[in-house]
Amino acid sequence: MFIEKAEVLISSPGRNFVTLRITTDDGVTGLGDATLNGRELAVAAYLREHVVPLLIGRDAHRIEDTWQYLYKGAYWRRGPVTMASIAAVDTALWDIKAKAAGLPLYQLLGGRSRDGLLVYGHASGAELPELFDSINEHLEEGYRAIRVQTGIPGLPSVYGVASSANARTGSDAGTDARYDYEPARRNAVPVEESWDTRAYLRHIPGVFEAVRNEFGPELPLLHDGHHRMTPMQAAKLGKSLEPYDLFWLEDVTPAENQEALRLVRQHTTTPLAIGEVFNTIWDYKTLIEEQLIDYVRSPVTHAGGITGLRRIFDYASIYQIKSGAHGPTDVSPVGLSAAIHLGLAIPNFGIQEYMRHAPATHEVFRTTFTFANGMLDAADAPGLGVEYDDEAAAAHPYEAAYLPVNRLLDGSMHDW
Ligand code: KDG
Ligand code: MG
Repeated sequence: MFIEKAEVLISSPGRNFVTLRITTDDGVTGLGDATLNGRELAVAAYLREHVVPLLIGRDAHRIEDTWQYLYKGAYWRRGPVTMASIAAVDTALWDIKAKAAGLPLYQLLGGRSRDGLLVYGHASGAELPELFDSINEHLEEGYRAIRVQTGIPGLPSVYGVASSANARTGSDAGTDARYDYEPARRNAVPVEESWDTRAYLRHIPGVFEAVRNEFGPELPLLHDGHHRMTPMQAAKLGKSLEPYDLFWLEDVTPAENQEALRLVRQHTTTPLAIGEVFNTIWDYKTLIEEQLIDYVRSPVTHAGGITGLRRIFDYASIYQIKSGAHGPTDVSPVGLSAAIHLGLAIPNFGIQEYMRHAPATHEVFRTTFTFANGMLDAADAPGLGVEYDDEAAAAHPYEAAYLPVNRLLDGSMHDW
């Protein structure tokens, strides 16, 4: 089975996505997600200019060899653009192999280890009443674990909080203000937000106290710090949240300094999750070996595909660290389906983020996975179980969109 064609498909149904479709000489197609939020066209160019020409004529069954060829063969190591490109090729080849075998992908990864994947959804509100409404909506939809993000007094808009101010501009304006929080805004330049860590640290423990009082001790609660704290600030937040028994506290410090987590870890028993911006096992080496985290956050899309992420999960498993794959809207339904198949098979599954895509997204990406009783599950369709509708995609051309940037109140740039 040889690779005959590889197409880079760019569309914007609700938000921008980059998808790789590989076709073999006997007409089997496979899909891979190559979406890198706000830098989509860089990955598309890397694929078109430097990867697609190398794929034509290769044996589609040689997945590991192709992974090594693209990783070691580039000479230049790691990086989100390279690793998202490798991920797209790898995922598409796994899709093809599973279709050729007539099996859902998880069967090729070792078969089911569980009945489905427990997911968490994103509840948010500028104030407590809206937050409680949002948690209740999620519970009614069947979610059994909830991420909690709120507004901070004195800050006009805050990461993770859905509000009309966050509604998308452009063709989808006004359609999804409460649908879910979507950080990328369609605009030629990034929107600017402001940030005050001391105000945040004062406010958040009271929010979790109120949520526990309202919803009781059972409900798994998560929170995302989005890389905004120093190690000592993170330690303080982790300690102050201990009475509220979080499932995890995510991305407390900027991600590139693994050693910083030693300090945080010494001060708090709140479980820690990190890695949504990581792209290789090397980014986790110290974190995993020293058991500085409890959950690994990379998605298939940004960590070298099924092959790359499975290697990270396996390494984490020997240190009792579990998976908690990133699942925002910028991981396409192809990337999410890959995560579902991998999560069904691995021994150390923890939880899957499930932010849900906009209805327009599902018109382009025809999915077969199911969501019921707070669990995602793969269907028995061969491969990943996703088809790409070119006709529907043609109605949604790329529109520039960027994640916000963040400034402290004195105007200095801060981590977003
Ligand atoms: O592309 C960046 C977003 O996916 C990210 O900000 C979302 O932090 C995020 C999360 O935990 O889903
Ligand atoms: Mg996050």
